[in-house]
Amino acid sequence: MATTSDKAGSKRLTSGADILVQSLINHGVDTIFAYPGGASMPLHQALTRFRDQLRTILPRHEQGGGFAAQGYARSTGKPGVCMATSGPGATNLVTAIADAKLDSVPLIAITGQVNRPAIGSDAFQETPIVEACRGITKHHYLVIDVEDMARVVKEAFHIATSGRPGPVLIDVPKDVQLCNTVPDYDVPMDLPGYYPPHGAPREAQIRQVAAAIKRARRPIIYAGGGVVAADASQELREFSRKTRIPVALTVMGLGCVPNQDPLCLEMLGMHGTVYANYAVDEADLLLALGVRFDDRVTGKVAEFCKHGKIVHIDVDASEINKNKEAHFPIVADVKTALAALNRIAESPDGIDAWLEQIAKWRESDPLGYDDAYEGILQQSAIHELWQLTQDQDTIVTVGVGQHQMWTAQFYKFRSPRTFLSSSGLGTMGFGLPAAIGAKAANPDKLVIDIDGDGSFLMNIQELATCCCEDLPVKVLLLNNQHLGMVVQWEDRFMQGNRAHTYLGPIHHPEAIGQGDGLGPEERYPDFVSIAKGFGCGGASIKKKADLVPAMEEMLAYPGTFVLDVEVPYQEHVLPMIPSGMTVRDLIKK
Ligand SMILES: Cc1ncc(C[n+]2csc(CCOP(=O)(O)OP(=O)(O)O)c2C)c(N)n1
Ligand SMILES: [Mg+2]
Repeated sequence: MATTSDKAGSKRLTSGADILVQSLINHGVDTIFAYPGGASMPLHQALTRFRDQLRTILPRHEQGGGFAAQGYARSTGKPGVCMATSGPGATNLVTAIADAKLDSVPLIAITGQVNRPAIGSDAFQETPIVEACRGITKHHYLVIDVEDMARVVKEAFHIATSGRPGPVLIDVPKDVQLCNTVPDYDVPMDLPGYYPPHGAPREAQIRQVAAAIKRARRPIIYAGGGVVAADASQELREFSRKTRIPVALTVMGLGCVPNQDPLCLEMLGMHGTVYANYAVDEADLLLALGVRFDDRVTGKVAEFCKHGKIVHIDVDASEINKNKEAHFPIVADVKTALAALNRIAESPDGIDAWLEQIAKWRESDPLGYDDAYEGILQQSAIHELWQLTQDQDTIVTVGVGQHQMWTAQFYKFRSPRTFLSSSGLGTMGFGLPAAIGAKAANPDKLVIDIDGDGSFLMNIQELATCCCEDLPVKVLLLNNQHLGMVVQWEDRFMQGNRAHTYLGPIHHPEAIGQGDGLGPEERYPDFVSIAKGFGCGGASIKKKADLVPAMEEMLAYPGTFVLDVEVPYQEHVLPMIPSGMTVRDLIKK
């Protein structure tokens, strides 16, 4: 961070807008995703004055900007920053803010607000955005005095990034942006009551856990996004190696242990592997690390790991005993806790029998798909893409739906922060803008959005951002012409009655569930023409033999490329534990 003396303008009368932008720079921000409007124009004017230090990327929709900031944050661990004007600009950020809250992503969302005297008068483009976002932010500010600006930004970064990360909203009336003061960037923070835990848990707690591990016969690690957020992947790998305890990962935790590590059971939960779910079900000790016992993981929570003792380590005290009572509740930074455990924990004496049992489950129920299918199956497309890109530094983003779950299953992630998924909120439209943010933060990495046709359409306008801002990403579009995940639930639980899950014209037989299962004759929309209209490359394929050459073409293409892959809509993501049920209700076929 800059020192006082080199903070430009620190001794001069400076506008609120300039103080805010200078503060961003002081906090190491190099990129902001910002869409202007009347109430944020002074902020944008200030951004132009700092353009050599701070890149402003113009998304084509504020939600795209919010998700791009998340892509930046999720791929780097640094806070992502987005900005919008008041009213509709601000409300367009709401989904991205809620999304960041549920996945604990450090996000700074800045909004313009109407002039102070107009607040509360239903002025043009006025929305009480702080009120609207009260329950979906970690913290929120309405800056009513320019004297507060530098302190507010300092606190916002501290709150967004410390303890359990999350989104912080800063709402700035236009007249505050225009007021002048002499800023003090070293102003002390004023956050009474905010003391996120840091450092190691008590020695006695760690000794208790180590003793429980030593005694356990069937221990399992259940690790999630908290491990990634705490930058504790190395500690987790060491812990698992040392104790020989297998690891089941949440969607948010994928990559923190390589999927192909012999001790990795991959994803658990609703669409997790059979072996991960069986192992958790039979575990006598569950080491829950940086997780929140989400219902997509637990199913019927009372039955989840019913016979096991539970160690729950989390930096957020409010997670402990929230959904599932912990026998060993530990509020701590998971990195320091694991480092402490690694010093003393030993492998349980009888672990071999347990590992053999898990190996049997793995052998009898591996993840798989029908290799003989004559067209292209979603799973095989993802598998082939993984084969082609596994040796490169690759970041994968996804939308929400079947393609998301298949990516979690079949793209074998090796490192944290390489699989970016809207997991807690499950927001369609996340994939493309998140890829843009990841590319802006990691220009040398290959960034691929594996998307569904429904999800891609929700932020398709961001192809313009890819093209105009020179942020080349690849889109593997698994196009089943349907809202596939909802179709799957219709098929499984609603006798296949199609209720507005077909994405083509309503006169097609598919709209009422009378298609042939493969897809309509005429496909809609024409994604290749759309891609080309935005200045991107594109191709459409349906034959198996074309898959690998088309992917190679996409990867070799110098700019953004949309590869539209025709896939069937009656393929189901399996295994599946239906919502609210247990491992005994697991569907394998
Ligand atoms: C914004 C939003 N609206 C609705 C949903 C509900 N939903 C979950 S998955 C899904 C279908 C997604 O379709 P698509 O993106 O084509 O992916 P597919 O399942 O076909 O792979 C829907 C509608 C959602 N998750 N997000
Ligand atoms: Mg689809």
